[in-house]
Amino acid sequence: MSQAPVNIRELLDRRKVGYSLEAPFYNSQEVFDADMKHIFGKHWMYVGVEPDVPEAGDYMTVQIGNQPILIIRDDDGEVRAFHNVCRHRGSRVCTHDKGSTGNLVCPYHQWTYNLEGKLLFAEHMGEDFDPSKHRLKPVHLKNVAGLLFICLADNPPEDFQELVDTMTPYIAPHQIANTKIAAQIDIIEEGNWKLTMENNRECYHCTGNHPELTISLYAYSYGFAPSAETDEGMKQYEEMVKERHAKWEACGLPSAEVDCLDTKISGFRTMRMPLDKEGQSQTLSTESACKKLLADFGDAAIGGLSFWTQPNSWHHFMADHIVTFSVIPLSADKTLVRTKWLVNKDAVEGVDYTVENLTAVWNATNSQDRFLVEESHKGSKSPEYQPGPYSPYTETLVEKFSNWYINRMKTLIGD
Ligand code: 3BY
Ligand code: FES
Ligand code: FE
Repeated sequence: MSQAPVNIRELLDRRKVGYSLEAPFYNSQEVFDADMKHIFGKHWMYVGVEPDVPEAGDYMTVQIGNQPILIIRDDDGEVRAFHNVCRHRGSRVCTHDKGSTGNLVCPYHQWTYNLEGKLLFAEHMGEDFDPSKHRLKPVHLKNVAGLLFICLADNPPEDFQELVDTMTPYIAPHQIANTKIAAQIDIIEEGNWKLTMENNRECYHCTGNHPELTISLYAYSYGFAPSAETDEGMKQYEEMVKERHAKWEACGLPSAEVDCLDTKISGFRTMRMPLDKEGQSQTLSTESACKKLLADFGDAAIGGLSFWTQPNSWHHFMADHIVTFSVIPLSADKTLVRTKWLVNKDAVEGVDYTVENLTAVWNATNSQDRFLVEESHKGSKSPEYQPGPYSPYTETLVEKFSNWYINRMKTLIGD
């Protein structure tokens, strides 16, 4: 933690465009508290997938700063979110990461809520007690073709609907509701969440650090080819993308790039990109990791649809599996990165796929990224750290993240 008091307004105002952020953005408690209040408290966040709660009564819990949240599928099959805080004396109602229940029974005095949050039972409360005034408090939730986003604000950003409308046709063909979670791995990075996000938004570091990931990624698609703009190979790559997009779009798979990472409150980017070699999946062989595809795509070589959101997620959808990442800040210098691998729910482990092969690339990549984030975090604490320039070729999306963050904070924090 930095010792001197931090003037966030001043820091925001003097941020130099095209440069990494000043140290207090990564290290100070004040900025962390402001991030939780304004970024994680007022924007849509990605927290899980429909297969986290496949059946009525299935629930998962997630902690956002000091707010325990409960996500549950009700009897009509709708996924809902609530504050996981009992309306009696505030105990958490669901105490496990995941579970399944008929009603929600608080462990303290057994106040009992139904799956819509209605209080059904509260013993010894007297005649004047009105159960209808003691429902679980709802949290805004949007199900984007199977990806679950929540927003803790009373009035969530309305432009999220544009993300929903744009992304639904891209994601829907991968049929998330028809998948199961084949693996989930949580890692805790000893670093600020913004370093995790910045790291995700560039592949400048990929050649030097990700031998497994770069087997399937085209250097050009992630801008880690040398001088991408002038390179002859870039032109050839762009021609190939044009052809593949035409082919995939003709099969009902939207593929074109959409980028509003720093032009919308609910900033996002998407594009379907060819993969190298067999072109089927982000695996060590680039062939499908799961024999049963997510849907009837005809051909498994449909590349990878990538989807990135501000402030806290990225996702890759292939023909055979989906890998999806949610970033949750734990403290100024600790961040949870939750990765889930989804396959067709009828796929059989050991027959159609192995978890080892399915997770090999991103397991390795995540631990390499954890090292990179932790090293940047350590360096950012030095009094000699100063913001350094982003590459105009390979770090444009990092700038979009930082730009989005700075502008959102400038708008939201009081003077
Ligand atoms: O997952 C992503 O978003 C990509 C792949 C590696 C780094 N990043 C740009
Ligand atoms: Fe939940 Fe008392 S705190 S029943
Ligand atoms: Fe990386």
